[in-house]
Amino acid sequence: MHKPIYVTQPYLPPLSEFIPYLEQIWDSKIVTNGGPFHQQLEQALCEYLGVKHIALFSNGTLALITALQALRVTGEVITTPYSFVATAHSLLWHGNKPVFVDVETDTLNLDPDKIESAITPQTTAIMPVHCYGNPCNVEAIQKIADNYNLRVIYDACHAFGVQDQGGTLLRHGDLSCISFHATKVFNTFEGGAIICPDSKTKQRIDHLKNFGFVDEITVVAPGINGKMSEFNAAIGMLQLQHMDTVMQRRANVDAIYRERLKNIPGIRCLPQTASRTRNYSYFPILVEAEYPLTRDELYKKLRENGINGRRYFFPLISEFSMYRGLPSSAPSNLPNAIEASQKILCLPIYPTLNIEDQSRVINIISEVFL
Ligand code: T4K
Repeated sequence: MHKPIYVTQPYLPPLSEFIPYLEQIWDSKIVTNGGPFHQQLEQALCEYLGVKHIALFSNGTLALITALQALRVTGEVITTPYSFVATAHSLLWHGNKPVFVDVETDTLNLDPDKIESAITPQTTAIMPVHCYGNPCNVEAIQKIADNYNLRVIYDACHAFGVQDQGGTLLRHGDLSCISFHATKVFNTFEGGAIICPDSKTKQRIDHLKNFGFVDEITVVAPGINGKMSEFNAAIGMLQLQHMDTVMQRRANVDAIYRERLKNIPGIRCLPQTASRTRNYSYFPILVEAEYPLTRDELYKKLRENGINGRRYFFPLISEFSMYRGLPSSAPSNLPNAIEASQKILCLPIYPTLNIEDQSRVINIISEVFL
């Protein structure tokens, strides 16, 4: 009997390497509220990612909600239905109305050509997602935002380490939010961050993630507790030392899938993007009509063999009960997103996935033709 294979597994450095970090925390007794590891990780991430200012958070969802608060976003926000539910949930938590716009068929990201017709006098912002770490059409989105005076907050939760021709993908928009959850390329178990364009914005965000406190007796806004603990920041510092290995191993897994799946009729890999650096965070395939099984039949067959692929993102966010009634959730508005959500299957990809296990996944997909 084989061990189950999951869609992902967090990368964990050797435990012995983490002990000295824990000893430091035990010695200082500073376990949270912007302690030494928190400060070190902010600085180290600025260097690693090539950004000027970053504010750490306890998770990506609180980063998204706080980004909306920091920019005082009101009314309607244009976003994609093809994402993890936290994208739209952050809008509801902040009192905004999500307006869903369809995605492009090649990237499965928000289609800029369809944004303009969704803008109303109540629209104040756009929240696109760099889905699977594949860059959105950032230039086209910014042009629309500039024309209509809209804010852009990127849900960049999948986009750690991705670079386009001009540098980090995280520099685009007014703010970018990222997740360091266990399932992400760079993980601090739970964690997230907002990439800020200047020190003033970072300062405001730092206040907002600490209940709005500016000093011991001054509270400037109804902020939340979004702080990252020292434990999470310390594991982040250690993880950074391993990122080259993590990215290299992910790249190898991605290359093997692309090579060995390319001639299987009805299995389509999402095209590789023109990014200068990719992060190989997910390996989505689309199960087309030529394939002998439906997506769900293949999903089930893999599961029966202990392989737990995931249908990221099915159902669409617009299909959940709290969003279904919105006019923009009408299926006629979202044909590309609906088609993708019915065909998508994310295959296991993580740094420690060995070639034997990966071959099992590929063989199960290909053996239907034998
Ligand atoms: N925006 C986008 C676009 C996002 O994708 C996400 C999160 C967010 C915003 C919000 O960021 P955070 O607030 O989460 O920082 C997972 C993650 O929980 C979620 O972070 C992620 N997106 C989403 C795409 O995937 P589930 O419900 O699929 O996770 P789960 O627990 O089923 O984990 C998947 C597999 O990973 C498991 O089958 C086994 C493996 N696993 C998981 C965990 C948690 C482990 O091996 N160890 C672990 O500790 O949502």
